[in-house]
Amino acid sequence: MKITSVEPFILHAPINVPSISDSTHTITHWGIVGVKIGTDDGLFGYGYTGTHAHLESDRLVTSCIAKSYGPMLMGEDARDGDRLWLKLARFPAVQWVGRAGVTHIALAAIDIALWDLRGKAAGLPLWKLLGGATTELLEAYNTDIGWLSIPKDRLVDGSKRAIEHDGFRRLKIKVGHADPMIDIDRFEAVRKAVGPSVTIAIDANGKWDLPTCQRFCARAEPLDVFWFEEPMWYDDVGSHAALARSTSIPVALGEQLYTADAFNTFIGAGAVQYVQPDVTRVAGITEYIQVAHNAHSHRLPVVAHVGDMGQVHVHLSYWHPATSMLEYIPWIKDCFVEPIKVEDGHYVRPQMPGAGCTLTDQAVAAFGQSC
Ligand code: 0YR
Ligand code: MG
Repeated sequence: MKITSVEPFILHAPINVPSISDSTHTITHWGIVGVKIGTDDGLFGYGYTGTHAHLESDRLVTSCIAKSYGPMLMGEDARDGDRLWLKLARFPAVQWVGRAGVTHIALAAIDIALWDLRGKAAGLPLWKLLGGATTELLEAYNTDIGWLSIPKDRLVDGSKRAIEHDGFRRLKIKVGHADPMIDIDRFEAVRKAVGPSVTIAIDANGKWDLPTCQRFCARAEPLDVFWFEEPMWYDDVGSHAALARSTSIPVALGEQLYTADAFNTFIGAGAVQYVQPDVTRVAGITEYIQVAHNAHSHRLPVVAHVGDMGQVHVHLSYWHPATSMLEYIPWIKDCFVEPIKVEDGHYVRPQMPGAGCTLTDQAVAAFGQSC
C-alpha cells in the first residue's frame, strides 16, 4: 500500500438556516477540510477536520497537508500508521511551529485518511477494524435544538419535537448569556416541557468565569443538569478543578484540547468528569485512542465531541468501551457516501469499509473551494 498521491480539499457546506450561534461562535457554513490519499493498489482514503469555514484559515491547514506533510508521505506504506504518525508529529521543523493548532488538525485529517485506507483494504468498517462494537445501540443526544440563537419559545417547541416526534431521549442546550439567570429560565422551560426522564446537558463553549459558573450552578443543581460542558476558558485547568469540587453537576470538556497530554492534565487534576475528545482536533484516530483509553483507565466516561464531525466518531463510539452516547448535529452528513443516521434516538451502525469520510462527487462539485 504505497502512497502515490496526497490531495487536500476544502468544502464549505451551508447549513439550511441563515446562521446558528453558541456563546462564542456564529456560523453559516461548516468547513470540511482534509485530504484524499491514494495508494498504488488503487484505493483512496479520506480524512478531514471540521472548521467554521473561513477560507484563509482553512488554507493554512491544506497548505500544511500538501506542502509540509505531503512530501513526507509519498512512497511510504500506508499500513505503517503508528510509524507515520510519529514521523509527522515529531518532525522537528513542523513541531517547532505547532505541537497543537493548524499542524495538529492537519495531522488529524491525514491520520484519519490512513485509517480509512486500512479499513478499506481490510474490507472492514473502522469500528470492526479497531476491535468490534462494545455497545449494542449507541444513543444519540440532540444538540441541534439548543443553539443560543434560538429564542425560548422555539427552543421549547424544538425540544418537545425532538423527544416526542424524533425519538431522542437526550438533549443539550447552549448557555452563556451575560446574565446567567436567562439561561436558568431557558433550561427550566425545556425541563418543564420534556419532563424529568429526559437528560439535558448544557454547553457554555468556554464563555463564563468561575464566579459566574458557581452562581449558575447553585441555581441549576436542583434542575438535574446532566453535565456542564466547557464552562470556562478551554485551557484553564485550575478553574475547572475548582468548579468540579464545588458543584454536584459533572464537568464535561475536551473539544478544544489538542493533545493526549492536555487531557492527562485535566484528568490528573480532577477537572473533568465527561471526557470529550474530538478525533479531528487531537491528531486523528491514533491519538484519540490514547485519550479514550487513558480516560477509561481512570473510569471516566468518554463522549466524543461531534460538532458536525460525526462520520468518524460514530465508529469510534460504537467501538470504545467507555462510550455509550454521541452528540448529533445533522448539517453535513449528506456530503458523505455513507451518511450518519439516527433512528429512534440511536445511531445506525455504519457498514461500509473504512472510516466513513468518503465524500460524494456531488458534494465536492457543489461545495469545493480552491485550496
Ligand atoms: C458551533 N458542540 C459544540 C459548534 C459545537 C459548537 O460553534 O462548533 O457549538 O461544536 O460545542 O458540543
Ligand atoms: Mg461543545
